[in-house]
Amino acid sequence: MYSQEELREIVSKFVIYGDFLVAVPFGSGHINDTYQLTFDQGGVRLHYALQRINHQVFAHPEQVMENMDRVTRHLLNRIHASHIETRKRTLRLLRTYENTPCVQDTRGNYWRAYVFVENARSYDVLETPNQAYRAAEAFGDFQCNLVDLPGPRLHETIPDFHNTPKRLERLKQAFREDKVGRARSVRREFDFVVARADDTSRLLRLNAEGAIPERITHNDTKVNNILIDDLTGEGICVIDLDTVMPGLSLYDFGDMVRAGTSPAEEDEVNLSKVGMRFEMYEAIYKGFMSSAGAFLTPAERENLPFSGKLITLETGIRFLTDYLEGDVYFKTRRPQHNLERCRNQFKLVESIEAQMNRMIALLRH
Ligand code: ADP
Ligand code: GN1
Ligand code: MG
Repeated sequence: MYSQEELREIVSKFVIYGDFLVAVPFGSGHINDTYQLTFDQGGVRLHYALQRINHQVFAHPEQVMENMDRVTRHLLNRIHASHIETRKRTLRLLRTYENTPCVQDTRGNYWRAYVFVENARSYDVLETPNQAYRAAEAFGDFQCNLVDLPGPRLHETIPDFHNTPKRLERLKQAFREDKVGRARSVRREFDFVVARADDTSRLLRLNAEGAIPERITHNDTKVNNILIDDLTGEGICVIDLDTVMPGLSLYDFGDMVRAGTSPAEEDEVNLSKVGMRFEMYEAIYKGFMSSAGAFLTPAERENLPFSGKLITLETGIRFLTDYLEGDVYFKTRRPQHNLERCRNQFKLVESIEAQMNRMIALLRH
């Protein structure tokens, strides 16, 4: 935990005019620590977002920031070029007095700050198909806007992030090693994954065969990584850009299906509440097609339904692995938290499987 005095010291490194008033913890992300800052600028209160980058997860924060700087500048240029007003439509990084996009504190942690996007919010659970449509449309736009990002390939901020076969191998290793003595209690979940092992390599195989291209993707399109405008309902600003890097378009679609179709939170323990709502899937599909449909290859389109199942399975695998490794990656609030999340995700996988024919049929409309 950081005291207000420590936070004030960190904040003072960024070029922000006015008087710092307070920093309040904000959001429900699993990785970084986010604060909402309040400043007084000449009698007006203004907010900024301050974030500690989790450098256990992101081993090279400077590479994360280099990617983020390039991506946000490019998005801003694209928005300017399309003559829509730029307000709120992309994250804007603040710079430090040293003209860097982040700063290291005396404890060795890295910090960055953004303009705070007002009158918009992120949702952990989507409430209406319209929200789902708008969120998916915005993530599709995001990919579309990055198609012509100039310069070298972006850094892979977490190598093999969506390499599901490798995720499976790591799970098997964690199960074998059983470092914290939990393997016996997760036999059923482990068998659930093993029964689906063949699915894990499908997209990478299609990529190797050239049917599915590498693109610049967000890679963490859960619904609380988009801000929805309070007034217009538009998916106004894509956030959480740490994992923007080379990837497959289907990873982004799949993660939207995972995070945006269930009426329950990701850690809901009453599994009867968990499942894919078809109308939400349909809205995500239509929203994504409205902005990304023009550039998707036939193989990408055909695999949209499958990607929802794959990324949900993969995320369940990741929660289970973290449970077996002793809760070292995702933030947890109780001892069984990762296992509860895993069971939740696997229930959702079953629900997606049960509706797969309907999802495939929608491709033909
Ligand atoms: P994490 O990696 O921990 O998920 P995020 O970058 O997603 O971190 O930020 C956590 C939360 O903080 C978001 O869900 C969002 O509600 C809020 N947030 C982040 N950046 C901004 C911003 N610029 N304006 C408004 N809210 C923000
Ligand atoms: C993490 O950072 P956050 O909370 O948006 C994770 C995602 C998972 C998600 C599951 C860098 O996302 O990959 O899908 O939790 N991010 C990272 O909720 O691992
Ligand atoms: Mg987030």
